[in-house]
Order: sequence, then structure tokens, then C-alpha cells
Amino acid sequence: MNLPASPSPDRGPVPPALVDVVLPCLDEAAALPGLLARMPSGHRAIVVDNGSTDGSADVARAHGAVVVHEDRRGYGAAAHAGLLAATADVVAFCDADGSFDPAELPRVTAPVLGGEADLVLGRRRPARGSWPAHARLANAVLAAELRRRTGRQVHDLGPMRAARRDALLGLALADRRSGYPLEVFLRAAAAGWRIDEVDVAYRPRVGRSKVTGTVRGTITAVRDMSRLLATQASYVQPSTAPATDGVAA
Ligand SMILES: Nc1nc2c(ncn2[C@@H]2O[C@H](COP(=O)(O)OP(=O)(O)O)[C@@H](O)[C@H]2O)c(=O)[nH]1
Ligand SMILES: [Mg+2]
Repeated sequence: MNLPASPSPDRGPVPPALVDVVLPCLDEAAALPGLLARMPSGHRAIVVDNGSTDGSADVARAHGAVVVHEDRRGYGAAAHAGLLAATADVVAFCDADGSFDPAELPRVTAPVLGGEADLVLGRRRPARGSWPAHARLANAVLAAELRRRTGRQVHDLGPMRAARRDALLGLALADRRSGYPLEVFLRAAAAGWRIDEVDVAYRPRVGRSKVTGTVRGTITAVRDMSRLLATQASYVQPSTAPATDGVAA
């Protein structure tokens, strides 16, 4: 990891970031410049390079991002490496493929920064052509199952989300593949977190999809998530979770 030392508020001209934004990245050199240019103030980009061969790390650095390397392949491995590298109180996650607009991040991070929610999920509102039908259907089925199991009014398990860094670390997340977002949700629900959902735009990605846009990627994602759902009884204990007053509770 090559994180620069955080600037001290009384010595450096740059204030510390309020939010660290983890961007898992596998060959997204074409999308990064546009993405990093739209990072809102107070939000610091941490690009987690997951073995890219297209120069993503150099592009990310050239456009002002902190770059972290994670050799172990998998969305969860990259996302978690970013979480471990983060130093801000609040950490957000966003795909690095150009399908999300970082300018919308404050809508996701504000309820966490303001102490009104413990986990905020970006509910994807897709533009035409941005979300293959099979992936959309699989996601809707998963969300319905999650509502049934947890009672939380979740509609989309999208990749844009935010929570407090310490709280996320306390979840002891184990998945390092595409089940990672599901594990975050399940463990957060089991812990009685206030979980909120806000709309975010979902646009066609820049470049080729590695997960939901391919049959192989979708099968892997479904398999990873099914495995997690099968074992969820071991850590989802609704009876012991305190009642919450979150919007989605
Ligand atoms: N599939 C996959 N994506 C990764 C990996 N490491 C980082 N990523 C990033 O995770 C994000 C989601 O991947 P993407 O191909 O857009 O998935 P999709 O939108 O579900 O088709 C992108 O920013 C990828 O660059 C990995 O090992 N596998
Ligand atoms: Mg994508």
C-alpha cells in the first residue's frame, strides 16, 4: 500500500477527507479520468487496483487518487483492501467503471455523516441499456428474499453504499468475492443497524463488464450470494436485534 500520510489539519493546506471513497478497479483506465474529475469535495478517492494490465493505477494516480494494490482477485478482496486502507470516519464504495456519478455520493454519505443512518445503499435507477435484464431480475429476486428474511425495505443491493469505517470493520466481513455487498447487508441487518436507501443513477459502464454483463460473471455472483444466504442463519438473529427507526427498518 502506498497511502500518503494524512495531512494534519493545522499544518497542511488540504483538510482531511470526510469520506474515503473506495473504488475497486480491474482494468478501468478508460473510465477513471471522468470518474475522478467528479469526486465531490470532502471525498477522497482510493482506487484499489486489482491486478489491472491497462495502466489503471498510473491513470488513477495522475488524476489525483490514492492507489492501493490488491493482488487477490475478486470484488470483495478489492473492496476490503480499500476499507483497510481508508482513514476517514466514513467510507463509501463506488464502482470504477463509469456506471455511477460520484457527484451523487453526498446523497449516500450525508445520512451517515449526519448520524441518521448506519448504512446507506444506493438504489440504482437505470438508464436504458445500463442494466442487463438477467442481472436486473436476479437482483430483484434477491432483494425480495432479503426483505422477507430481514424485514428491511431494501430494493437493490447495489455497489454504491456508505457506512462508518469502524463499524464496517466491526462486522468481521469474510467474503472476498462478489458476495461482499450481500454480506455487508446481512451482517448490518443482524446487528440492528439503521439501513437507508437513496436513489442513484445507473448508466452504461465504460468498457466491458466483468460480472453481471457476462453469463460467467452472473453465475459466479449468484453462486457466491447463494452460498452466503444459505449460511446466513448463523449470523442473522432478528430476535436479538434492537428495533430501529431507520427508514428501511
Ligand atoms: N469482476 C471483478 N470486478 C472487479 C475485480 N476487482 C475489482 N473490480 C471492480 O469492481 C467493479 C464492478 O465490476 P463490473 O465489471 O462493473 O461488474 P458489473 O457492473 O456487475 O458487471 C468495477 O469497478 C471493477 O473494475 C475483480 O476481481 N473482479
Ligand atoms: Mg459495473
